[in-house]
Amino acid sequence: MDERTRAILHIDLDAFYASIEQRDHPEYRGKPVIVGGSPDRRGVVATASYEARKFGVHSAMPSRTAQRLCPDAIFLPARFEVYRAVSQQIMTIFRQQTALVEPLSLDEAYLDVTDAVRTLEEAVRLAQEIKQQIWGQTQLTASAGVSYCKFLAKIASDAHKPDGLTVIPQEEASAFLEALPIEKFFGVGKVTTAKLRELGIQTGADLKHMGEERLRDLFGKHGGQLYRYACGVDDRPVEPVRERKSVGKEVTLERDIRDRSEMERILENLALQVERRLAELGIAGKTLRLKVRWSTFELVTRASSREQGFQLAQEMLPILRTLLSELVDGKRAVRLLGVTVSSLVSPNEMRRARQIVMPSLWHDEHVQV
Ligand code: DCP
Ligand code: MG
Repeated sequence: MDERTRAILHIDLDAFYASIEQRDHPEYRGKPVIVGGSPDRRGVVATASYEARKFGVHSAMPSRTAQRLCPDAIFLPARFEVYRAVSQQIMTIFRQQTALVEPLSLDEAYLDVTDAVRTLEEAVRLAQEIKQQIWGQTQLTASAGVSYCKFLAKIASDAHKPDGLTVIPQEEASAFLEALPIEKFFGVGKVTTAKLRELGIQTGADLKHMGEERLRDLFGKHGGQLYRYACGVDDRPVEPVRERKSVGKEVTLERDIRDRSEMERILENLALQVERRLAELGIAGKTLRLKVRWSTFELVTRASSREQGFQLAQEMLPILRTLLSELVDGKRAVRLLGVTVSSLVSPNEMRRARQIVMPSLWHDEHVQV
């Protein structure tokens, strides 16, 4: 391989939570399984088995909608401690191949295997080998993407799910990207997609033709990155250890809003997403921060801390409402809302602070990722 060419893998398990439930409950195999909140309690779908996806069910959809689309679906609550244990198994498999493993969530990671292979074909064989090891040790399938950069490896792993293996060699990248619909570009959210569509931009080729300057004018720094991606340029290294300092979610609204109750509904949704991530990681945090970006782009944050920490959305919401009321005056419009939990602590520390027995969700294990 050329000295400067890297070999990057992106590996992502298929329908992660749902596949684990089907593995552990053979009677659910081949059936539509939905893991997440209950339809009767305004829950949301964490993930759905591929059998359920045929009905249009997907992650983050209200469970009630999912039930309407797929009345025969089997709804199951999440068992995070099991998912975390499987995650540790697959991360161990990855780390046996290379020290350069960058986990993105419980079920996916980038691997830089440049030093382990001589050619891209060997990288493909290595990806195959890793998929087999995952199957052998966990009875779960994964999809793998192989390319020379993170961006393309990630797109490749998504191209033939489930149980896929897709390679995008450097010489094919340009043609591949030109044909790629913009919503498949990593990091292009709904808002950006809508804006691009309005301008008649449909594919990578259109993005490239727009040129860097125009994209920068429209989307700032992000526009520059989008242009480089469209050209197949992504030099980001695989970063093995990232100490996590906070867990947060934010959303740029499709239109600016002034109505406080609408904002509260959005905050509820964000808090639920933060709750899920905290549960996945098995951590909690002592500081809760609300982020607001006004339509003028001015950014303000307000934070509140408490010893017993924040773990559940229902613990965050009253505080978020108070913080929001300190900021919002009904006159200025809001374009972005965010919720972040920081000063992260392990469940052990939390338990001491709360001096109560926590639900079985909490486990005495090291905080990972
Ligand atoms: N997850 C969640 N809520 C979301 C997205 C994901 O709770 N909005 C959880 C459930 C998933 C897991 O994270 O099983 C991994 O997310 P993925 O995006 O990798 O989705 P899946 O692994 O479920 O499916 P895919 O086969 O598309 O990777
Ligand atoms: Mg997955």
